[in-house]
Amino acid sequence: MQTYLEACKEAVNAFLARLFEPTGLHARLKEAMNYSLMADGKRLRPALVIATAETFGVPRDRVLPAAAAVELIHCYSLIHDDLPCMDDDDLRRGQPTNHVVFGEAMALLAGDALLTEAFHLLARPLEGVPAERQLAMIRTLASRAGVDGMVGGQAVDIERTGGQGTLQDVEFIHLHKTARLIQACVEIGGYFADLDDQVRWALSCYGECLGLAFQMIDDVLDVTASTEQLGKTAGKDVEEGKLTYPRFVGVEKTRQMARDVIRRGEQALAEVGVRSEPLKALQALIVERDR
Ligand code: GRG
Repeated sequence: MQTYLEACKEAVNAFLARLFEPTGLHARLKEAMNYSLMADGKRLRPALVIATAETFGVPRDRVLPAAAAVELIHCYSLIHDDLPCMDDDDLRRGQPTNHVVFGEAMALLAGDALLTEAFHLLARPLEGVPAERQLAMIRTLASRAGVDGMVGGQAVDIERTGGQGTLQDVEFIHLHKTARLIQACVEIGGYFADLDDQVRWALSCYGECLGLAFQMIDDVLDVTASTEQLGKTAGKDVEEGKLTYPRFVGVEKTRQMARDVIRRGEQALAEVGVRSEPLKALQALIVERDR
């Protein structure tokens, strides 16, 4: 099970390592970008893009630019999320955060550059993908990462942190801050293939369910795992009064909810006859992960 993710991770890491050669007057900026990008991330998002495309017979090497683009967006969000004006974290991916090493201004720019370069990368010609489907990938990434997706979720998270909030707020935050980008991975992977609307809808629904389950398990790990295990400060969400599922329903119920939502996603795929061993392998890792 682990081997599929490991194989994707190796291919993605090799691709990412070639993207930003730290030369020229802006070598320090590229160093800051590479520092976070090449740190030990799980690479679950790019693996999901690859797994979805491979489900429909698309070879991995053709998918790598799109898979890497999503990882660039994810990495920018982590750098910005750790800044003193946001979560003010000093540990990420098992190492000091970007602003601790490069200073706040450079960390902000490294995030900005990763965000911009993600779209630069996704707009390059993609072998075997007609322009219309490539445009759909770009639109999907923009909307899932933007105001109506990840950034919008982060804004509500910040507004509600430390306050009362409701279970409805938790659902909104999780769906937007985390699930939308994971949903985009499955949707983008699907755009590598010529699929009908029903299959696209099922993929989208499956991706959303995976994303929700991912954040539910993240909430659980914040309570149950150690800082060493996570490579980031454990218990911080609770300490800061973040709105999380365990705060409202407890750890066990949150785990159960994650399993239920995954089952809902599986059902959506089954209804349109999509069976995928790679997606099944990644989905199991999302629910069973310990970091
Ligand atoms: C636009 C100013 C600005 C900031 C964006 C949206 C955002 C800030 C931050 C959201 C980042 C965040 C912490 C989302 C929660 C999702 C999550 C659990 C991220 C960690 O993902 P993993 O566990 O990390 O996949 P690795 O390091 O393994 O890639």
